[in-house]
Amino acid sequence: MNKLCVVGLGYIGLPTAAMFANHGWQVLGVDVNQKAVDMINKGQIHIEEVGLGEMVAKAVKNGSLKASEKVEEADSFIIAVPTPHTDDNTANLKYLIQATNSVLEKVQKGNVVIVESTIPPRTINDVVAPLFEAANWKVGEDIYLAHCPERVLPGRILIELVENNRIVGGINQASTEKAVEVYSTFVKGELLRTSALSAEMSKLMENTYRDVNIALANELVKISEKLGIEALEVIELANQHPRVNLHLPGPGVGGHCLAVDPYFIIEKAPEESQLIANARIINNSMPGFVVDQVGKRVKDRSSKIAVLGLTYKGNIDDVRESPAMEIVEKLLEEGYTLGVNDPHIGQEQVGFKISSFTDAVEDAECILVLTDHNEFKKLDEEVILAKAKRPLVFDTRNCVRISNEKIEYVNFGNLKEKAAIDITIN
Ligand code: SAJ
Repeated sequence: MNKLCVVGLGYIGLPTAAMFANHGWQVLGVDVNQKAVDMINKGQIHIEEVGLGEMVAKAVKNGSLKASEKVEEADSFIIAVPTPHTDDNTANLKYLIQATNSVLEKVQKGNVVIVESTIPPRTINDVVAPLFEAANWKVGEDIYLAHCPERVLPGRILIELVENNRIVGGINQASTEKAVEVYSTFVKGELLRTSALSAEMSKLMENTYRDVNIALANELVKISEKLGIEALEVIELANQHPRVNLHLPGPGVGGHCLAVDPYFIIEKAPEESQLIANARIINNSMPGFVVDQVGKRVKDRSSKIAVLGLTYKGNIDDVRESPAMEIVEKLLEEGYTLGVNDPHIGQEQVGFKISSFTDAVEDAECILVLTDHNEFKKLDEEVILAKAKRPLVFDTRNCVRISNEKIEYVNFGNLKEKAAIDITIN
């Protein structure tokens, strides 16, 4: 039976380890988090993912999956540790280097080492390979090295691991073929053979493409606000063109991928990454823009604002890099009182009070929707009319459908027109 060692048992590493264990491999999962290791060895999981609990429990029970704090000898190694970005927006490769060094202690001739972590371009060639070469391994001959970035969507990880096409980029052709052999055990999508360099850059460009495209939509909103144009209608019309796909504007771009990956490119070629860097600036400016728009409508800074949604996108429980969190901070700085409601978030996650919808809306001068959770698509309009001081809904996600005419509704499509009306009301 083939032995696999997966270093890093997070959102990607654990599902990957469990998937291999259920497809004929003897898998050792390694993590520095002792609590996670203990839980996994009891057949339990420390993260949330649909179907993962059952899969891990099954593999642990039949002995194909074990967890440990120490790397052991294996045929193949997968590194899936975090590569967080630092305060100066460069990639922190500390965990990747630690993981590589731990693999280095156990690697044997003929083994394949695969890095799944998202990394800046040239990291495999300039950082990972030299660590092995310094230990006298001929990389690509004695041992094989590849980068195979993941592209799975939380909530669908176990499906997408199998179904998605997957980029497999070796440091040389022999390495690519070795890594293809590994993934072909369960991947039904196409295995796209390429170099490590192209694999690194294509992963980053997928998310950068979305970030730049969203920045374009956000810039359109700002232009439209100035010129009195219906930005959302413009996007709908432009997207009728068979080769145009403008993304949607919003309160900013969050999450650990789109809001982070472009910096990995900028870091390596800052002079050349003008468009990518500007897209980051535009998307980072959106929380401030939202707060300015609130300020135009709610002039008395001692008023209460009801904030609906904290997560970085709808129907998830993740606030990493969430623009909503920044907007909450900025509103508080302005002096507003807040009532915050998010059915997917508990107080312990964010460190401040999460209210019920009714309590959040009570006495509010503006109901500010920041996340497109399903729960917000149809708001309780009776509660708004009965409890809010002013029935104004400002929907930065264009997700709420209002039926009662007494409720004022503003979204990114009609900012100018509504601001003008509101000035006369005030
Ligand atoms: N957003 C907009 N407008 C849009 C689309 C998204 O403002 O038109 C915002 C979202 O609200 C959110 C942010 O962008 O704040 C990122 O959302 P996302 O759904 O594009 O991306 P992530 O970070 O949740 O996950 C992405 C996934 N990519 C796609 O959905 C195309 C996932 O497949 C990748 O595996 C993941 O990045 C990753 O690991 O790179």
